[in-house]
Amino acid sequence: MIASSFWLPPNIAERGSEIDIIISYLHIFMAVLFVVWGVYFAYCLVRFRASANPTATYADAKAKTSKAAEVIVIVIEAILLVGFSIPVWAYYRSEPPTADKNPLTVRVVAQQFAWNIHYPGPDGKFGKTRPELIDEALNPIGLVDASEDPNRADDYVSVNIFHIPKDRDILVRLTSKDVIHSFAVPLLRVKQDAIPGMEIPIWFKATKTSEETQKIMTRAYAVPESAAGRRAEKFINRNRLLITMSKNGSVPAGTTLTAEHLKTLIADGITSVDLAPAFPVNIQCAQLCGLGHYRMKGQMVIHESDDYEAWFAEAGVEEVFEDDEEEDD
Ligand SMILES: [Cu+2]
Repeated sequence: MIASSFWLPPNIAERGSEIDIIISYLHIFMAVLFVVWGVYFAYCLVRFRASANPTATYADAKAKTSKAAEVIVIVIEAILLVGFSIPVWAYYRSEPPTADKNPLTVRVVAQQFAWNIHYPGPDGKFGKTRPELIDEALNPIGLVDASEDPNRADDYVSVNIFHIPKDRDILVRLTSKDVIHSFAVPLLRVKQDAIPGMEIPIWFKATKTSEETQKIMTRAYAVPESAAGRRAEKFINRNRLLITMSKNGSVPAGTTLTAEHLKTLIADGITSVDLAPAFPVNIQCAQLCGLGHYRMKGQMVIHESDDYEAWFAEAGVEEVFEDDEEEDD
């Protein structure tokens, strides 16, 4: 579809292309309406100007052509709604993955200005939480002690980094600790408001790992001719969230380029580098939720199935929040 290759971010969700199709059909239809109605409007301004038509007449408004135009618009809108929007809406809102699909269930608790990701651990059961136990640095979702609830023992909470396996249904139970936020992952074509006091389920399935996504998003960039000056500054500033995808001369793969690196690249005679986002799959807050809204960003790390299990086995035994403290504010 034009949309996914032309003006939308890459789609890595199993059912994402259906959303893209709706978006492109809607835009095409609206563009046609805009042009046709615009031209007709201009025609009417001239044709029915007051000086040439001192008395109002309703003959044209009641003519067959205008009625036909109205009917065509209604029919196209009905097709868009019934044929495209409702089936996709049904998948996204009323067909959660059933137990036989073995979905991975995770709680996501939004807060000003971070995403808390609560994994139930191998037992699949979430430990209890109590608001009075919330400690912004050590226990942001207020989990009870394992002695009070044994389900809590294997739970794991991470802040702003959401690890999932590829090709498995993910069921998110979304809520918020304070104000209304919106959990948005554009590459997964997912967006849902997080509302305090409510737990809203959403689900999706990623068809690509973060690494595969990074490869899709890789582009070649021309290296500026000088490491100083405005062009170099612009290059560094614009690409500060990107990393090199391969070794270029003596600059290793996975580097975010600085002026120092540019000097090295130029000295090594390199004129073009392949860059991709360091974290290709972002979680954004799509609801203006306060002064720090702009920095309410999380990252999704999509693993191969085995790698996910390995990650969890390691992460789950760590002391909760050992390395997440400074990210939480
Ligand atoms: Cu927010």
